Amino acid sequence: MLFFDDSLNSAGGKPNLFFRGGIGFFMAKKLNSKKFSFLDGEMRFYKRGFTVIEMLVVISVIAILASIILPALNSAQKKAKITKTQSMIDSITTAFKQYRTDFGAYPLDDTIPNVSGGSPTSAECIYYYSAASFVAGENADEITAGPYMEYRQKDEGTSTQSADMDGDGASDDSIFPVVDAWGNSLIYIEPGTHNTNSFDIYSYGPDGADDSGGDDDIVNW
Ligand SMILES: [Ca+2]
Ligand SMILES: [Ca+2]
Repeated sequence: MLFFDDSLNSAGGKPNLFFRGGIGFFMAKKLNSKKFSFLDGEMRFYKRGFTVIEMLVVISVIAILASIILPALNSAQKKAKITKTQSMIDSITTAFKQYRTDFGAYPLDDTIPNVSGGSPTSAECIYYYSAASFVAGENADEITAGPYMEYRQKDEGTSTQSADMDGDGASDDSIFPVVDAWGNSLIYIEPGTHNTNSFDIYSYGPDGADDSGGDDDIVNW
């Protein structure tokens, strides 16, 4: 850039830095003199990529951002799981109230008709009484009722027993324990110790530990 004066520039007498810099660099390459080796070296420096310092700065910035975002993300996921589980408990509560309207009593918490595989858990009773089809009454008074709920696969634990879920008279359908958003079985107690006129349903909550409905447990009372 030292080789040209402002008369080369067409923009109102002000130095055209791009033009002057480009020519300067070209001349520096051409002459390869000590005077321009700095400019030459600087251009190669940019071609080479990032320095260690620059990489460290970028990594530090990413680490700081991650330390801010990740806990917020975990907290949001936890809240979403709590909301999902609370919503499921509310839906089951509504379903069981409908069941009572149809059958005059709330579902049992430890008994399923013609179950095979062992004693049903309360989580399996939730599944059976909310997701099965029922036939009640006889002849002209016969009604079919249910299912009151539909479950997605991730709302179901591992099946170990079977009973008649589809109402075809054959005890050949899988019963699943209903699980919360963390994969733990819900607890159903009928009659409830909190809702003494109906039933209690609760989830172990985020800590996965049974706090009998206290601490972080998610409940219907
Ligand atoms: Ca069946
Ligand atoms: Ca808990």
